[in-house]
Amino acid sequence: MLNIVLFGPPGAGKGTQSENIIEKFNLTHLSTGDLFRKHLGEGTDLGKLAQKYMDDGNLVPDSVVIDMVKDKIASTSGAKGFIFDGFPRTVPQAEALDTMLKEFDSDISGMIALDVPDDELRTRLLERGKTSGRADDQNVDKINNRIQVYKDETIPVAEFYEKQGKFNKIHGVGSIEGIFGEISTVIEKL
Ligand code: B4P
Repeated sequence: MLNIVLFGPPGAGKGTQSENIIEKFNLTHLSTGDLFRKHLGEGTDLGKLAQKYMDDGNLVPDSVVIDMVKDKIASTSGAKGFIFDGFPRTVPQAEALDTMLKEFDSDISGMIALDVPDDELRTRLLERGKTSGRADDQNVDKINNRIQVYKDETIPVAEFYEKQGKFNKIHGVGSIEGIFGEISTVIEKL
């Protein structure tokens, strides 16, 4: 299996680039943000629980995220591989993912980290907030909190994969096609 972790701060282009990657490499997309928004839209208990964290730009508790990802992997049959988008966001999530994949005799092939300066993130998210309807994109304080949470809780995940020799950094500013070209070059070498 080809399993890729697409990593980066909020607004780095993870969702955007995932769409290109799944099409070119025929992988299954697993975005924890999308899964939570689906639950939210359907008004499930999980969605209601996640909403208060997401609206404020905080992380949903690990146990909730990990159980949801386990369910998604277990209910996906015949996948050639996964693109993990927005997951793992904490070291316990990364450890849990390694354990889950071991059950399928598999592992993470590589991590791709999109590097984008904070000012550009704020500009992109506020722009998306004009049309996305997402509460977490519409307020600069919430966006700043998301960026801070990324620095405090999520950056250690990059070190986790660096220690495994799986870390690949890509400059995430420029045309979407140009950045995708660089991502493709990395994936083709995995
Ligand atoms: P996510 O849905 O993962 O939200 P995100 O980080 O904002 O999205 P993404 O980074 O994919 O957006 P993209 O760059 O593609 O998470 C939302 C919330 O869910 C979290 O805050 C948290 O509460 C919760 N959550 C999710 N996963 C969790 C987990 N594992 N653990 C705990 N909680 C979790 O797009 C941004 C914008 O930039 C778009 O408008 C796009 O068009 C634009 N853009 C992209 N590339 C560009 C480029 N090259 N140039 C210019 N603009 C570009």
